[in-house]
Amino acid sequence: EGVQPQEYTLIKMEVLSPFPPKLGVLEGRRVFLAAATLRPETMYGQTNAWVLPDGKYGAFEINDTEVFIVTQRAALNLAYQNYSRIPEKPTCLVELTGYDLIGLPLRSPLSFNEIIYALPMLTILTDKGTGIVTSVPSDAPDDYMALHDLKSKPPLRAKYGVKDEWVLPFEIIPIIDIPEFGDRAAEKVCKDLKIKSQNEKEKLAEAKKLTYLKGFTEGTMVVGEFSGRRVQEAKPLIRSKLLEIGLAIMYSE
Ligand code: A2H
Repeated sequence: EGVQPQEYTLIKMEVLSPFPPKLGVLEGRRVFLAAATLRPETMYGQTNAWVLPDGKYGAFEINDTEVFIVTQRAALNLAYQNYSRIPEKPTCLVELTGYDLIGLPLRSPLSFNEIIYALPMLTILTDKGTGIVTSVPSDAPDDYMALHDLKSKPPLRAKYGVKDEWVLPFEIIPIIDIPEFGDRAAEKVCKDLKIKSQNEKEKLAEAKKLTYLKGFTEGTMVVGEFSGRRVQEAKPLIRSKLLEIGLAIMYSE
């Protein structure tokens, strides 16, 4: 962990009912996968959520009606940040692994795709954010490569029980234009750097550096309420909007 606290926006991705048997005890409540992002302005382009198959998660009671699925560590941090009914003590309603979450249908704020699915990503860190990541393959190299892996490798889908219809219909959605990189920056940079899979960590770190700074400083929104505005301007406006409508909360660690 860095010296500076990192400020994330937690995006509330609602699990659509009916719930599978493993989540049966949660029926009747509003259940969310809570994804930590630094890029709330990219939420238009979501194609799926990411979970770590072997990761340990829990369904934690946040208030009378809402439940967040996150790592135990994130639940504790949230409790200390006063997002649990009993401050400093998150209540776990059911323990889960990433395998239990794969295939859950979700409704996520701002997403042009009305329903997206939770899918496996093998490089998720459990000591960062919530262990849940929202996937925007137009602008995040990690997301682009992980989705590319699932789309291009049927045995990988089979290994994790991923159905074709959770992956194949979902195309990259252009949301931000960056001079030099165009409106599918992650794809362009991954191709330029000849990245072959989600496991090429060093190359992906390079790809992230290239797209992240440029996207923020020179990117322009090409969709949504702030289409035509700079990413720098749109980001705080979109974040405020999500917080206001109750579909995101701030989270720091
Ligand atoms: B970002 P930092 Cl469009 N493990 O959100 C791995 N990655 C994680 C994570 C975890 N436990 N928790 C969050 N992340 C991802 C959007 C996005 C992100 C875009 C472009 C770049 C980008 C959509 N995915 O991040 O290490 C989340 O992905 C580039 C760094 O705290 C989160 O923001 O700096 C970002 O990494 C946080 O990474």
